[in-house]
Amino acid sequence: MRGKELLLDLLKKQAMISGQALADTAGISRTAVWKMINRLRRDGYCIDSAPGQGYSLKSIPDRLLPEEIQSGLKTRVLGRRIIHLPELESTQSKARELAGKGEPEGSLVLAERQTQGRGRLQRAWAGLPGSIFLSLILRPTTPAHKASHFPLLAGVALARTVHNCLPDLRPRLKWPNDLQLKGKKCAGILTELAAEPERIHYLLLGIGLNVNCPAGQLDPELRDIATSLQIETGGTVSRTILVRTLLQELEILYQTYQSQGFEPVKAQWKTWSNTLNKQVRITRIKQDLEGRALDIDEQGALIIQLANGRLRSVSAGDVSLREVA
Ligand code: BT5
Repeated sequence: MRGKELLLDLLKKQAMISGQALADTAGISRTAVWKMINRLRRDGYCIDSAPGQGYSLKSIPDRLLPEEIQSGLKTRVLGRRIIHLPELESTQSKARELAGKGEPEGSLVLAERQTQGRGRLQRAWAGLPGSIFLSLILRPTTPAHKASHFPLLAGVALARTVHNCLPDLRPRLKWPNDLQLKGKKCAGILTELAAEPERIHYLLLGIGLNVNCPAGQLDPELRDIATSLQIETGGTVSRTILVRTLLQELEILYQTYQSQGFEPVKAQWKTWSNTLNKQVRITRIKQDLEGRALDIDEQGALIIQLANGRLRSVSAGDVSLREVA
């Protein structure tokens, strides 16, 4: 542990701790302790000091600080490096720039605000206040045509994260890349990659999750289709815990995927899905399709049965999906 993390750790464990005890345990001078305390205060930590007694941590800032996410993070690779910025146009663009320069697998780009977030097919992702905007750099050893597995893998990890952190909510996955609560979208997933047919150079897993956005702050065009964790729970949710849990869930699934392939991921996806066994309309660039969603194939494509009984599998790339009554 580095000095700053060690100090924070000590402050969190004791209601009050003296400057001397901090210095002794961290193996640094009293002056260095004092400087670090001031740096933590500038980062937004509220630390009281009582003359002759020591320091007491009162509150941690509501920001996605790397040291907070990494404190107690049980992953080996994912989130071991975190690039956290106050504002970005898109975490995907920043992650692409870093990945192109050799940023290792597992590095995470996080922004407090995102001004030009992207969805699929040139659509926009609204940067709602109090949300999570992140892009994870992965370097899977699978061929490029298997990249279509990743939105589903990320969806399962997201659903598990929301369920673990907020057991009263019932998150559901709408194929291919939406997380919904009571039929409204609270998170979206965007995967982009740099690849040759046989090899993925890097895959960027972009996730936007609406967390502490009150109903009144939803963009008017999103009011009927979007929601946030706060709207559904009525309370504030720790974004730090959500990101930490998400990294853990993602790593477990990613390891399963690497050792056992897509089948176990697909099986889990089906348990969270609200798409299967429903009548759906698929809007495609060429021609719309309507039918009953039956299953997911080994590529992650949706298998639908058309009115004439024939089966079609539709890949995520060029569609959006609507449930029909
Ligand atoms: C997605 O696209 O759902 C993928 C969104 C990925 C966003 C993340 S944020 C971090 C990273 N950096 C980026 O630049 N992007 C990623 P798609 O399936 O195309 O859905 C887009 C549609 O969702 C829009 O056309 C709106 O209808 C709706 N939408 C936009 N913003 C939303 C929001 N904040 N919450 C819920 N729905 C939203």
